[in-house]
Amino acid sequence: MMRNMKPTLTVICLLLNLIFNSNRLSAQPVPAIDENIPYLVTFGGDGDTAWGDDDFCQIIFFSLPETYEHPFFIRVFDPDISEDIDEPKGEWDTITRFSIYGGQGACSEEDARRSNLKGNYNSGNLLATKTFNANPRYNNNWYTFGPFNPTEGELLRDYGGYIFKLIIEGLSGDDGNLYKLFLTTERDENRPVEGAFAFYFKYKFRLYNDVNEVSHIYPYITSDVIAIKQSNFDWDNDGFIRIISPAKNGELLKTSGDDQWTESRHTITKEEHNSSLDIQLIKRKSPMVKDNNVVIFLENQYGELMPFYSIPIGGIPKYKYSIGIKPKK
Ligand SMILES: [Ca+2]
Ligand SMILES: [Ca+2]
Ligand SMILES: [Ca+2]
Repeated sequence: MMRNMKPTLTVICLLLNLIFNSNRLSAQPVPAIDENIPYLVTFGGDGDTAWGDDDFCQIIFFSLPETYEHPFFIRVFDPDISEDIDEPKGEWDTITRFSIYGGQGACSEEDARRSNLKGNYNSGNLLATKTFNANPRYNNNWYTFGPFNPTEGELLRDYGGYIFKLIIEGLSGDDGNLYKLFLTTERDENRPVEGAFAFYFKYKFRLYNDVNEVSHIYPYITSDVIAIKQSNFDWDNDGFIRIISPAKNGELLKTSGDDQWTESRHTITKEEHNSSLDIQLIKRKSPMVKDNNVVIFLENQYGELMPFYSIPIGGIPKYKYSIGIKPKK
């Protein structure tokens, strides 16, 4: 059992957020609208890690509320690897496999949450799988997985309901596959499932080629967290990464250079409990770092990975000046 599960509190916060957050429909695309991230990225298995993917695999979880009883679909935008959106290295020779899992262990298996590719990360029941290469049919276009029955997922109330796992693996080739995801009620249309959201423990994505865009990720801080350790890969000495929270007004994270991991530890105060952090990824103004792919994950003081949520639970946090001002003696 995962000791970082905080069932009641997390579920209550999720429900409150879903009730009060008018922006809840932004929970359905991945990357999410509030994240302002253009694409997810997975390189082929023969890729060069210096291009920004440390292990050529990405794992995304989707949560559907128990009250939702209809079929749903998972759509992938630009699953193929060619032309308009993707990142070429020599010829287009990359093969990517998308696989969807449900059932017992799909998410509760620690190897899946840790992206431990030597372990049992592909736990659960395989519900659907498809491999893609360079294919004009799926270039700049959607492919739809499903329909799935919500009860085919793994029921984990701590994560909001029925959980499905999508594993994206770069089987071979060396090009970068850029893509987006959408959980939908319709086969041919992106129509959100009320109350559903996505979460991920290790996130790999492309930053904008626009120095004025700021991307965000939103981990949720439960009340037992006293410190976090962040690790990021291949930031390429782009601008800076900072935390905004009720108690932090832009605390800087240590950032990585080319093809390397860097980590830093940050203490968490009680004002930050039961709310999200806004981790902001801010690009260098000049010269622009082009086509920057990065990887990031967070651990708590027990070394457990912490999820990022496609909805900032409790809303996007703001710094509270009253907390930052030290009392005069
Ligand atoms: Ca290639
Ligand atoms: Ca693609
Ligand atoms: Ca990079």
